[in-house]
Amino acid sequence: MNILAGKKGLILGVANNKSIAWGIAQQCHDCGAELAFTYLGEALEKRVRPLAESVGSELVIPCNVQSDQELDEAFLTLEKAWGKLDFVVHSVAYAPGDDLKNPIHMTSREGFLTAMDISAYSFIAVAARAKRLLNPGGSLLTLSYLGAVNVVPNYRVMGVAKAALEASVRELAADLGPDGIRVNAISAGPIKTLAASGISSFKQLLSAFESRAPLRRLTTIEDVGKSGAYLVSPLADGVSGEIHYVDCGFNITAL
Ligand code: NAD
Ligand code: 0WE
Repeated sequence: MNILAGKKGLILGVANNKSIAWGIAQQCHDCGAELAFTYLGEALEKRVRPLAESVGSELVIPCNVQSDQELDEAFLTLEKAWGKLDFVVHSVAYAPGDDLKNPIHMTSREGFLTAMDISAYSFIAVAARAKRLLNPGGSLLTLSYLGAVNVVPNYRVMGVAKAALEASVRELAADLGPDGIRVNAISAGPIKTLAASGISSFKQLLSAFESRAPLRRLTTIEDVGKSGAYLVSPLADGVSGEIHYVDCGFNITAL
């Protein structure tokens, strides 16, 4: 399937080979896309560069999404190398540990702002810089979670940030649609990645998920990758502003 042949895409949010961003990158590569990657901090460069090279990519750029300057520089580097691009995958989220541990009414102002900055505002900041470089028919994709719309135990301030992210998808879709740019999100089922490690209740969440999901299995980064490749491809030319669940059907269930 060469649905992304000749397309160029930027992937933000690979930390290691378990990352959802890596699942999407692999499927996009298999569909013929040429890719560039950003990473957070030197420690992660060591992990991201070999992964990038394994899919034939030498464009590996540092980018902390909390910095306007680093965002500007990353897109400038990309413009110099490629000129135009066809899609951007935003797979970035963070809330300070303490604010995830505390009940939501104890969330600090700083923790709230950090969660919102990295997990929601950064998608808008990326869109602002990508707009100029995206070819007509280009698209943006971000990653959300069911905690945006339902209360998931312990998801807390991240639920608030994901709600803002999903609203941002709709606002950006309406805003950029007239320029021929599509904006979508995948709401993925729980997956054991770096961002999920250290969450005490995660094992229980996974086993509850597995027994209740209509497909009776966990979601994989391959599942998310395949749907991601479709959403950034011309097969989804008429799809924008969508929150697409890739969760083995979990979100349709109730007790
Ligand atoms: P991950 O840890 O592999 O990826 C998170 C990425 O965010 C990392 O690469 C990290 O470097 C990056 N990041 C954090 N702060 C950053 C900053 N300031 N600047 C730049 N990058 C920064 O974990 P993941 O599970 O693959 O998470 C990717 C996305 O998927 C997140 O948006 C997450 O909310 C979402 N998601 C995850 C799950 C899950 O269960 N794992 C489910 C649904 C949605
Ligand atoms: O979006 C996420 C995880 C986001 C995340 C995770 C951490 C852990 C370490 C953001 N910030 C931090 N900060 C840290 O210090 N997911 C969708 C995965 C996830 O996280 C949960 C989940 C699920 C699912 C937390 C509680 C309950 C369920």
